[in-house]
Amino acid sequence: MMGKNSSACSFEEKESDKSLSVAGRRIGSLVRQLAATSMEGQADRDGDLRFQPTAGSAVSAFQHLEQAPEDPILGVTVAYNKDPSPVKLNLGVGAYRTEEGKPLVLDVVRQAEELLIQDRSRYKEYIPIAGLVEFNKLSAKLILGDGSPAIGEKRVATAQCLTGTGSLRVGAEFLSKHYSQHIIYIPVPTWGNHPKIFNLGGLSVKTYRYYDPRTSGLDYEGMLEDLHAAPPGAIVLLHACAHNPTGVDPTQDQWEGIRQLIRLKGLLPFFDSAYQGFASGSLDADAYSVRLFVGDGGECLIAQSFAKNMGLYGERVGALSIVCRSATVATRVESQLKLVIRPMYSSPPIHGASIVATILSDRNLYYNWTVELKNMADRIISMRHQLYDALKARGTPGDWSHIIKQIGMFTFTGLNKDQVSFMTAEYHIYLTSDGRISMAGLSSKTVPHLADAIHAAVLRLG
Ligand code: PLA
Repeated sequence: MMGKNSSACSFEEKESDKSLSVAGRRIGSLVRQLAATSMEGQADRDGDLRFQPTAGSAVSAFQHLEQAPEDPILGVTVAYNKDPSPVKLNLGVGAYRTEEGKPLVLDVVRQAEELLIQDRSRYKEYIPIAGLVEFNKLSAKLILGDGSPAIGEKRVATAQCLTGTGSLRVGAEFLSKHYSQHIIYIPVPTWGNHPKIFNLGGLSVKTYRYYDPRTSGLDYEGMLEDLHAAPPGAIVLLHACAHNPTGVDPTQDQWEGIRQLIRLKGLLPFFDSAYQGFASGSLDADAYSVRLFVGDGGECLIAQSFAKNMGLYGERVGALSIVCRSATVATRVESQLKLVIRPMYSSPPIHGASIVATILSDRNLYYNWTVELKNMADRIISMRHQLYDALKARGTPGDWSHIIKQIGMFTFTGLNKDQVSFMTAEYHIYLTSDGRISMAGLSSKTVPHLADAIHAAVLRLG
């Protein structure tokens, strides 16, 4: 049987070999023919022969790519890291540093991590598409306030996202799929990533006036005029507090005026809350604008970040909340958010959200967090005063009172591109080219060096 089979087999193999080689020859000639035709076509078009590079070719399929520029904010750190100077100072990215110039992990974060590690019942399973349920509830409560009617009425759909950036992006994609109006108005200036996030999220970006360089303050009238001229239903991006990069926030009265206009015109507010508690040191005071809008019963979106206020930068933890008219709508909104998230990154990471949920759900940890947060905010405010005093002491030309009037992580100094380049080249001080300084990166020891640099830059290039 074996022999018969094997001989039958070898006969079939020979037959199939033959047919394979016939097929192989046919394919070979077909490929040569196609190649010749496409090369002729190419030669006709371009006057010379060009092959499309493929994976097997010596030439890369990505040969045509140009070197992309560094990110305007994160690229400052790249340049800083390359500088060997011992006096170098990074005031580019908004990242909190201690008086010793070191990054800070909050004590409460360490404590929460200890608790998480000790709890052997915890796994590293996938979490739901919309994130940890407990984290979502607590995040919404943090921004909307204890006893918020919107939460009580179950009108808030929340999804844990990859921090502020991810929440904005998920929000943008959700709106571009499900909202009638695709135009979003952003302030001038704003965080440099905003227009990119919204464009790629499928929205069309327009701007409204915000900062007036003549007064170093809010261009309130310009803002209202531009929002008044916006098409009905347009989305409006609002910085909840500590506007980046200007450090200029509307007053409570101005917020009320903005709210009335937005509601009157039927515009849709989208809050970016990246600095709650970090601006004034009070979580409630920094949520004022959001709560004002939610208090009128209308709808809005909120992108929340725990990067700064819990120092969880690299853990990438934040949330998108959509406040809706009714519980029924909120349930549907959440179901649709999951459809946006699943093909993007499936579900969010577990660790950072577990830290936040642990802190927010424990009375003691929560209290200790508010104390640490206040210390960070106060240190930044004291840096403002020290820098202002140092410039006054040097008699640096100009009115520098905006340094102490502005709020949050940044001072929008008014220094121009050339002055910034000069400070980097001569003083090894790194900041974004728009003259924004991260006050959180300063310390009492480095203030004099920065003041010397600003003084020299203003005298030389003022
Ligand atoms: N929204 C605003 C207004 C921000 O300033 C930032 C961060 C974010 C959202 C996003 O931060 P997250 O994704 O880490 O939560 N802005 C920083 C960092 C601090 C950066 O550019 O990424 C800045 O230096 O402007």
